Amino acid sequence: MYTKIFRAVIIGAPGSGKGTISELICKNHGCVHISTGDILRQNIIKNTELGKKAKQYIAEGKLVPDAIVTKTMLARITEVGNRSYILDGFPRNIAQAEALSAREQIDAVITLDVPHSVIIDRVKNRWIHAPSGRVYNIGFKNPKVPGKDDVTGEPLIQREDDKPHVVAKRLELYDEVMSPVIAWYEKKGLVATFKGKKTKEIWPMMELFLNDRINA
Ligand code: G5P
Ligand code: MG
Repeated sequence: MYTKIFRAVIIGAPGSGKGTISELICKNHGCVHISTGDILRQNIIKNTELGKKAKQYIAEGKLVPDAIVTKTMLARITEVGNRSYILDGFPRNIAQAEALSAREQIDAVITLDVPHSVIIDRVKNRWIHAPSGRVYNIGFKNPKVPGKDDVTGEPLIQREDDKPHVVAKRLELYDEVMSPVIAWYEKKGLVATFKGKKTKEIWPMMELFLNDRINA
């Protein structure tokens, strides 16, 4: 468990394992995993005003407009209150990074560097339980019963934006919009990069980093 509050951002290409690693960090160290994508997908299922606005952008692999996302994420951070958290999927451009830094002091920015070829193979096998955000992967993290969520027994689905042509678009957009964001955080001396093809290769390095830097 963390001895002090820490606030981290995790950045990586679509399918690089941000959600998987954030869950591991929060399970092992106690923090709140705040995933923009999960929040948006939950709003789409509930057909809220936010969900209605976000749906088409997500299906096409485009960014949802800043005004909507920033407002939603800052509100969620306020709800989390005085607890450690990991922001997964936010900020996604400089405008969002600036809006976040005006409000919050971020302690670390974790970036995941996973080859695109590995990602393309992975997302084909991804199945999710959209209401909770639980993620499975055939051959890596199988559900106990094929096609069903382990906790609720409800059906798993494939993400609309995991279709190959949308994944290609998301990967392209990632390189274009996130390189300046990483550079922006690098100037602040916050970035720690983890490279690997598998989560189990990255995880031990991540643990060393968390223990050394954040618990220090
Ligand atoms: P999201 O939801 O933020 P992405 O594209 O950033 O989506 P994604 O796809 O959720 O990221 P991830 O979280 O990095 O990927 O990866 P993951 O789900 O943990 O792992 C991928 C798969 O690989 C899983 O099935 C996992 O089980 C498996 N896996 C993990 N490790 C291994 C391994 O070692 N081996 C194997 N074989 N498998 C493994 O954003 C979605 C959309 O929402 C909008 C945008 O439209 C975006 O495209 N959006 C925003 N718009 C504007 N501003 C923002 N800030 C926005 N945030 C989201
Ligand atoms: Mg994710």
